[in-house]
Amino acid sequence: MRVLLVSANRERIPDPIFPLGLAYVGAAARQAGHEVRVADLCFGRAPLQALTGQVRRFQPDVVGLSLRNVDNAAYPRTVDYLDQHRAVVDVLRGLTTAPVVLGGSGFSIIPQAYMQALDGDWGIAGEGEVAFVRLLAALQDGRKPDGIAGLFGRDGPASSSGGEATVPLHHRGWPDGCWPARDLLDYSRYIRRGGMGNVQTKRGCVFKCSYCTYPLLEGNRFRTRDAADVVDEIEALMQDYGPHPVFFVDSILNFPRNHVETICEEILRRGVKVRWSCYATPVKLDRHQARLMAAAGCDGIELGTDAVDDDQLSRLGKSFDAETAIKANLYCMEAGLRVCQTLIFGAPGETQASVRATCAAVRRMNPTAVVAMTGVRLYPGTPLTNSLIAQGRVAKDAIGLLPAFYVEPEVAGFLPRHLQMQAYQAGNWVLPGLAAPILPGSQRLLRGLGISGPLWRLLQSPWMHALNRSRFKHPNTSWGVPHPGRKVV
Ligand code: B12
Ligand code: SF4
Repeated sequence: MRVLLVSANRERIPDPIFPLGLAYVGAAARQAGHEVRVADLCFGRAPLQALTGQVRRFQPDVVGLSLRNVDNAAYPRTVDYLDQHRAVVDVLRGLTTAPVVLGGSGFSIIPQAYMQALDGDWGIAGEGEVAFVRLLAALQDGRKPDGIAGLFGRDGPASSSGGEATVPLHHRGWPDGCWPARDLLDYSRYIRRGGMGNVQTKRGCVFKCSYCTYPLLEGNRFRTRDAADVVDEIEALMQDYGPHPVFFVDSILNFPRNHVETICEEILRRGVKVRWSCYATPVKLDRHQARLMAAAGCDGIELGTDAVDDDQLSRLGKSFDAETAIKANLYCMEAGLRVCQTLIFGAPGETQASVRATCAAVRRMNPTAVVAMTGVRLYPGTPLTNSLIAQGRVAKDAIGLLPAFYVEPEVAGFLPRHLQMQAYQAGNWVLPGLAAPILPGSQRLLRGLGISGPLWRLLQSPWMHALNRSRFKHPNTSWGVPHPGRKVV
């Protein structure tokens, strides 16, 4: 069959991101014998016009629409992508009667609501490699698709699991023998414009952080890839596209310990030269691990610390205490890694004292950069959302298509001013909900100058501090005017 995969993501902040998930699905469909093309809407002035041309020329039998983001997850400067996604479906409907199959992480978070909002023919929540290929086979044979994990039809969940499935089903292991089909897209353009490529070494997360969707999206156990296979892919990437930095897109790279350490040892054993960055947890991050990662090419680590206050860490369901967070930061800095601390303020139970404790500790830890979110995004099915609904503090129907955030009332008035003051004083803080992380023009300029890797790394230099802090000189103390694209609950 002729299969057109459409990458709907047009977000370029903090960077344009290569659609790795779509490339995996494209590889699987191609391996199954289908003719696959991709319409990538990320670049260009008139992407919908380009899409029109591609649909007319290719005349697809099936269209797979990859929806990565629902919104930018930032409050109060929330950007909701639903209208953008609707416009893509409208164009497709005007041009072809081919069934439209929705998929991707954004879709998987709220599949039922997205099916209705976008009027999809089919939808696949969770991983697409196996399910999409099975759906294609059924459509090709004119059969009713049956027993496909995570499948949604117009009437709701179509898999035999049935029920009110917001949680996608996951494969038992890694989809072996399938590398992402990067050749279907212009990967080099993402390296140039986004400053890095991307690689996945495992799926899933065993931790139970209260607000987090990753265990829902990828499953709550780790499914690791063979280290040799990961390094083969990295070597092939460096050969095919020239040296470039990569981001490991795993929920957290450094756990389980032996997995990341085997990958680092394999990189070192083969002498592969690659700069990379990743998300990491402070859990079990010691001196040995930090040094090994640095030796293997890691030059930026995003630590999902969230808070440096024991009570708040425990309320967020984190599996470490403040002392562990402080030590992990120290070991990474000692090893020469650049560290970005990511924080969440305003989750249930937050007090002015816990906000102050976290801010003071992070200032002392002196990481390269800090990204602090104001308010916590409530996603369906997470432990936090479920408990707020059970306590009657949030209505079940408030959690749906529109982005919903929780800001603890006790700190709601205090947070914007306090965080902006921290950002002004420290110079290396980014507050995505309160000020744009970077202006598109500056981003293009920096990438045009050949600056690669995550841009937060630039915040290590004093002149960048000066530029960055000027944005918080006159703090905006209001939460902004609420608009229909987001909810505070
Ligand atoms: C790594 C990551 C990042 C990195 C990316 C670095 C890089 N160079 O790749 C960084 C830090 C830059 C980043 C930024 C952002 N991210 Co992010 N990110 C992730 C993360 C952890 C992994 C994404 C990934 O690559 N997965 C690996 C691929 C293989 O999986 P996949 O894309 O899900 O694809 C599979 C399925 O979805 C499915 N599938 C995909 N397409 C299709 C199509 C069809 C037809 C079918 C059937 C199936 C299918 O099959 C694929 C293979 O199994 C996810 C969370 C997660 N665990 O998924 C968040 C996530 C995607 N990010 C999210 C967000 C919000 C953002 C930002 C907007 C945050 C911000 N304000 O800056 C930006 C947007 C950037 C952009 N330009 O789009 C949200 C999106 C949900 C939402 N609220 O909208 C997620 C889900 C996290 C969350 N909060 O739950 N992100
Ligand atoms: S926040 Fe990180 S460690 Fe916690 S569940 Fe999510 S991915 Fe896992």
